[in-house]
Amino acid sequence: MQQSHYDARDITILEGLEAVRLRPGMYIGSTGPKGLHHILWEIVDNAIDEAANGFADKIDVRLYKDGSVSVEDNGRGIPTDIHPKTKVSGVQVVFTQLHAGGKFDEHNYSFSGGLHGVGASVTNALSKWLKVRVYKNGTTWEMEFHSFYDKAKKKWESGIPVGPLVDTKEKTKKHGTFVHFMPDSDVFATTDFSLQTIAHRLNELAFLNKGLTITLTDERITRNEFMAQSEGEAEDIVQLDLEGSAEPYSVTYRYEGGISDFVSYLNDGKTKLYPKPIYYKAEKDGILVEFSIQHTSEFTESLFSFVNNIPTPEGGFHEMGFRSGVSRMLNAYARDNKLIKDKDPNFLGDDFREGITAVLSIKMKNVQFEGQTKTKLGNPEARVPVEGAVVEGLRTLAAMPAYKKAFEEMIKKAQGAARVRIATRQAKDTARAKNSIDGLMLIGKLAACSGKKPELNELFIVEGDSAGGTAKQARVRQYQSILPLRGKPLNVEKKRLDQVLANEEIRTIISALGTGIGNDFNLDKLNYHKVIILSDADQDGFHIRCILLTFFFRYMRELVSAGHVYIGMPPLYKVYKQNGSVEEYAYDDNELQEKIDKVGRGYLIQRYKGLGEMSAEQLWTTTMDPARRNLTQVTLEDAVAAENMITMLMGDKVEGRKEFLNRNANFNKVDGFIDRVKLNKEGEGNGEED
Ligand code: TSJ
Repeated sequence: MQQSHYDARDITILEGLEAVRLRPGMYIGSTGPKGLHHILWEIVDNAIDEAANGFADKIDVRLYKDGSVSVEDNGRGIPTDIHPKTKVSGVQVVFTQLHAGGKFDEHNYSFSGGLHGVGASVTNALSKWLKVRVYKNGTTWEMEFHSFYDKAKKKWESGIPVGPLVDTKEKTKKHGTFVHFMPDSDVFATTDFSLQTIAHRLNELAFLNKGLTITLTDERITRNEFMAQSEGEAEDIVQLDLEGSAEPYSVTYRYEGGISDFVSYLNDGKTKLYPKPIYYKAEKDGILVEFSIQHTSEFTESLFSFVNNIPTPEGGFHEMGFRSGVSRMLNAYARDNKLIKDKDPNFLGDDFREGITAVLSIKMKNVQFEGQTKTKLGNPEARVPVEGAVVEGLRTLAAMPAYKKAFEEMIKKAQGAARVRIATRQAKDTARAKNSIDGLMLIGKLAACSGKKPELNELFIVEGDSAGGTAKQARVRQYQSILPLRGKPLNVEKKRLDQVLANEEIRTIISALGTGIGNDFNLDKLNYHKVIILSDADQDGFHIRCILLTFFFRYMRELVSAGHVYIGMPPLYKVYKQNGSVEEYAYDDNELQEKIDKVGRGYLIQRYKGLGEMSAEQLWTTTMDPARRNLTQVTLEDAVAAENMITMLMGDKVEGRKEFLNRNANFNKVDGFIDRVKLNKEGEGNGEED
């Protein structure tokens, strides 16, 4: 059925596509899900190029029930005229010539290529069929290709034209290109396109191409089914249930703000240090550089970089240029504005990275991808132009009054980071002095255990010298270590966390644990597999616990996530009889009621206000004895909550602080309850020893 009338040149072309069929991995990486999506990206990339060159502003991607997929743009339409040299139409060249990829004119396509860029012919070669429709000059052109196994020749025929490019004479006002294809199930391990993967990438492409409208329609799934699947994710969609429920799922991406909108999206739900992301675009030495930045109250860096619209999660020279540009310009800015004292050193690059969310997108020729996953930019010539564009951009923006606050906040954030860094350094120096188990005896006030097996050892961090002393008497020396924290309460509201860090006790903790902190943290070196915080159930105890958790969260996160941190729970009450015949401990108010009921008439209640008033015997029985104690394992969420609290307590919103303490510090509740017990039980011979 195919009217083959090829000359010699065509035959070599066909051999090209045959090679693709023979070794698909060479062209698309694999025949797994990644390869499958790759042949779609080849087509999408062509449409994106047309848009990037200013000829299209809309791209539609559609997934069909039969497993096929189509891409349409509203660009100029692939050239349909017969090329005088090759004697075939532009359309045929695009779909049958390897590496052609629609690159008729290098000048038009100066920035295309890269990771994809093997061309639409590869998609054709690996499809069961491919149909193309070109809307151009008021008419509609069509051409179809197919692949099949030729039994006589005992080989695959791939991407063969079913017929020539024909003008259907179907009148249209449209202009653009529509490509519809069916991935060949004889090639791919799976032909199941992932809505999620495609949606994610198209959304990303919409961010990277400001103003471009991309719609994605999945005819395989109705809106209703989609909603049922993503239940709980987006509440606002639920009400659509009744109307349009049987319609295919469809989503439109369009961002007027481009990568600035990308940054806003990444920072959604976070505390921003200034309201709008900053944005700059420049061309330097033939490299197009675009970036957007916004800082948040977080502490990590999230830099998303792209080269020719392709993500580069492994980084490379463009990221290097970006980072050095940011730190060079912000240091200069801080000096010019006397935000660094003349005698003080510059901020480090890391100081400017805390809490930064940034998108960097560059376009350049002859990209070289390297690294484990070929997603690292290997072109050294990209570094200097990117750095130059970043310095120029930040300088330009900093000079504009509208951005004054943003730059002040960036410097403030760096100052905080630098302070923590310096405090951390000091802490590390102390820690470095002695951090083996053998050396622990020498550290500060730590009463170290004699056993040398970290998995059996426990470190009790105890609030107050007096309680610390009791705990030392109570402990089993073999595996329990005691580190008393000074009784003097830490005034968190006035002190910044970094100052708290410089505190002697915290440094002793670091030293005792043996793991190091921050980037140097090494869980394998942990001296105690249980780190137990023992603090009083009052306001000071609450603060100390929060500070310790915040410290662990920020500098020893893995200690928490690996489940090594616990809160020791001393009882709040003892319920007993005068003659000593009964002794029951209660750890909360409900339990107190239970114990009162259990002991019956003639009970007495002792309320423990602090660890310090317990005897060694009592502390052992209730809080330290593994067989009887009540430990709560700290989760990462607990630590996050503590961190948020500390951030709030140290902040300047007094209102929130008061309300928070009232809600959370349970000593208030305890007092209230005791009053009630007194009132209710009076006359029954109970009393409170205090
Ligand atoms: F991948 C593909 F080739 F199949 C494909 C190409 C798929 C889709 C959906 C769109 C396209 C495509 C190609 N959109 N727009 C273009 N443009 C051209 O090929 C084109 C048009 C006009 C001229 C010109 O110089 O007049 C040059 C080119 C490269």
